[in-house]
Amino acid sequence: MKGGGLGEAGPIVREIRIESILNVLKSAQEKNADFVLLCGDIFEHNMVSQETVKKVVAIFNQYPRIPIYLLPGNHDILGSDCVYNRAIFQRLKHLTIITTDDVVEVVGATLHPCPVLSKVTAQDLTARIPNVRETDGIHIGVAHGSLVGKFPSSNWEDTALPVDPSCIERTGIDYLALGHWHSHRAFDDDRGVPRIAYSGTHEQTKFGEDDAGKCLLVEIEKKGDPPKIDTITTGKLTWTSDEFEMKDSSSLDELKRHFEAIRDIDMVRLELHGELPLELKEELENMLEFQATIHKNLRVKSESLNITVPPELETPFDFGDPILNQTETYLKESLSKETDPGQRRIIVEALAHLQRYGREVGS
Ligand SMILES: [Mn+2]
Repeated sequence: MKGGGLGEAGPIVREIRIESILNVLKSAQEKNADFVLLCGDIFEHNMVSQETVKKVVAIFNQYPRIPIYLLPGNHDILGSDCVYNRAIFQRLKHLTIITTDDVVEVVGATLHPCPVLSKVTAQDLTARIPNVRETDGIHIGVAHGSLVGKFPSSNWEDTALPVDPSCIERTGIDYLALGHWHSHRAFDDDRGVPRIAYSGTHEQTKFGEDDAGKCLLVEIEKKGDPPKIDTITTGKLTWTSDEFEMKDSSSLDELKRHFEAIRDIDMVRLELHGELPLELKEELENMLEFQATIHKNLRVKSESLNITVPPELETPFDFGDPILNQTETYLKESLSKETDPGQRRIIVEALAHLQRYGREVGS
């Protein structure tokens, strides 16, 4: 994973995301799964380093008795530079990279793969799955794309890789395993039987994702039976993303209580709003500095937090040094004229430093 946008958390998530693959295979072994199905975007891009590839292969190698079937997605897309073309993958006896829509016979079932061959396919990816109603055995569709009309949020539409949910009714397959969405989602067929599911990512990849960090244990007794879908937690990292409104000095106590409540969360994003008097800014910063040592990652957005200069600070303070006194007067004058919030923050910052260190010089 590139982890773009994660900032300092990038390396943490990258490493743990590889480690937790182990949890998927471990669960498969514990639950006696016949095989493991990976539905694409196992790597975020095809140019991943060989070091990363070796780490993943090393994990696959820890469970050599579990057959793994891997359908590449739109990030690790099939083609001449596909990561799975590398020799190391060809040597993994228990790994099958699915490159065509030819059926794959697995223990107890037949797979109908729907490979992604273009990142902008407008045609239903499952279109080539045949009608299997009269064909014996359990049939499983494997695809990577967006289930049309079932988008996780109304303002998000990804029609680049459409998957038609009616493919269950059209083909009579028992189950359609999907990749692409990061959250776990399951969908019913026309008769209210859950036959389509996204496992979601095995490890959450960014702030704000819901129901991620899972794999699915899917059990199908025999053709036509309703699949039993159990979610298994495989992700190691816990995440929270919160907004916090600052009002006055009591807000700092509230914030402290908030931090106590989320003490065990690894990845914390906090957006600060409202107003905070200048004289409490240092206390806030100390609190945040300390909290950063508790969590694996603490990301604070404070662009919307307005630091106010209370009246008692408007009166000139005698630092016992004419240059410091002049600097303070100059900064306060600048602040009274400045309207740009970004510039105001810089001046307030300078004032805070001056008050803090200037007093130390004077005393
Ligand atoms: Mn994808």
